[in-house]
Amino acid sequence: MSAAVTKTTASATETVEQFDAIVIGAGFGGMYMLHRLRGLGLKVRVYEKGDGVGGTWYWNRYPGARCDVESMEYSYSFSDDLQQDWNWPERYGTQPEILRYAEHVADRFDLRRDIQFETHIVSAHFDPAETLWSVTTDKGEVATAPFCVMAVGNLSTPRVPDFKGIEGFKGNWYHTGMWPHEGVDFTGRRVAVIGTGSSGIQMIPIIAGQAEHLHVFQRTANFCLPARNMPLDPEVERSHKAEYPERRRAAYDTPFGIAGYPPPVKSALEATPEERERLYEDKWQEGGSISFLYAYNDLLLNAEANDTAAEFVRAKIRSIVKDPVAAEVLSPNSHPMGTKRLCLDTNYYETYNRDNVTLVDIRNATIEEITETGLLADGRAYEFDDIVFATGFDAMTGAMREMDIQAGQGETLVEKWDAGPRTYLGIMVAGFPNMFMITGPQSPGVKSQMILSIEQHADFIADCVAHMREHGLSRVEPTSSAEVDWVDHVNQTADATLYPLANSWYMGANIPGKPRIFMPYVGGVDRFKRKCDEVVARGYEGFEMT
Ligand code: NA7
Repeated sequence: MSAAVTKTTASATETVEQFDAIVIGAGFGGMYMLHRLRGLGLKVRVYEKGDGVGGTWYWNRYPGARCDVESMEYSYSFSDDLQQDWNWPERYGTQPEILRYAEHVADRFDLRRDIQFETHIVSAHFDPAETLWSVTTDKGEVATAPFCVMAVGNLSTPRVPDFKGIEGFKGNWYHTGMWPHEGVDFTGRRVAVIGTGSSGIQMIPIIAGQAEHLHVFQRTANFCLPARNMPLDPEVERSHKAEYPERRRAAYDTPFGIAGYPPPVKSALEATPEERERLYEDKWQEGGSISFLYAYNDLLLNAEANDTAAEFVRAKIRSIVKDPVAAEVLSPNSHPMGTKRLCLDTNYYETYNRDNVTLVDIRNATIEEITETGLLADGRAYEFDDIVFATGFDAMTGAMREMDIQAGQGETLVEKWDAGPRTYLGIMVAGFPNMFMITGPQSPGVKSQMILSIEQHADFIADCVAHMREHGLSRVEPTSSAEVDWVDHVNQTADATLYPLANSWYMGANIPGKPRIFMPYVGGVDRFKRKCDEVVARGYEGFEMT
């Protein structure tokens, strides 16, 4: 039930809206959470910072923005009518297509009436006596609910590095994660792109095609594989749709949450160099990252095995990029392949053969300052009309750490996570009752087909809430020991792989001062889902319900 009550406090008279559940964020996680909780008969309010749904796909409108998971996978499975009706035009969805899909879902399931847009939540406080979360918006509105779900996204806090002088730059500057809705035309402009992660790699070939001149400032070379994007073959679409329910179920039995790739059984070191070359070449021609990482079973576990794949890609870079110095700079050698997010590209390396593109290696230098007319790097001045920061996000914990989250019984969330996130299943935090997270840190979220993980988490949360209502329970919280065990398991699982060897956003390494701790769970969607199912079958093992 919902109601609005007026409370008179010493300072003001405030209207407090009351709900059964509050969801923060209207991306794919928040939208499905709303749908599920509504289905239980709960009165739900979703708060969303943007003026539309879609989360990541609402904000990241930079040229070339595209999903690196294939369209037929990267979509909701909860409604068979929806997945049968929707048509994806290409192998990989573009940002506008995916946003159009999110908007379609919002309309089709009548979600917007429970979403308050253009509203940023600044604090969430739990009152243990009342078992109520109370959230405050940037407009000073207050709402309460027994349950609060953080559907705030993993890559939703864009980060412009703290460069000296940025406020004095006389040209235009942009961040990929806050792209102007009207688009940007770089025709005839002198442009700088700083950063060569997925966002930079997708946009650089397109900006190069427009700009008079493009300078790319690269701190770390990344591994890119060809996306081989193409129009979706109607026959592929038809056969995929015919098997959709089975394929979606099968996806939960795979490490990345994507079915259709037979698990590799052989070590790269058991194959001859010729065999490896043939297989890597096949995978290179096929395009996509899962298929490539599935070439052998130890590419993410054994450095020597990994280097066979890494060297294959470096040789490809040398064969594509004509200038040997640029090819060398573009060849990644600071981290094992796949330990930073693998990028899927379209004409990325080829772009460095253009006369109007200059690669600036800042591996051993820094950008000293942004000047009025450009920037200063390694003692050299560069001049631009536009600077694009493709410098990434305060990933995985940034959005929650920005909010003032307190549970009235000790530490704030920021204090609790001072040395890195601690969660149970990436879904709840001990000491923060009735607060759930969708694809939180220490879940497989970012290492999986995101929408599948979102659905699994939201289903877990909705089922938990339904269970509590059925049994007259009002409060749920993980035990400290369950949380400690999960954190240990997440760390041990990561330490058995090569992932912690890279300075990645998975490690918090892109944010100065952020604790270096590997944040995603890399045990796989299959193991994670089994663990969650066991937890439920054992009466919500590791959770205390009262
Ligand atoms: P990423 O992957 O975090 O990439 C950010 C890039 O910006 C990366 O190359 C960084 O170099 C570079 N960077 C960050 N700070 C600086 C400074 N201060 N100076 C120079 N270069 C810098 O973000 P994306 O937006 O590309 O992709 C995020 C995810 O979205 C991606 O993984 C996919 O999952 C989709 P670094 O590597 O830190 O040396």
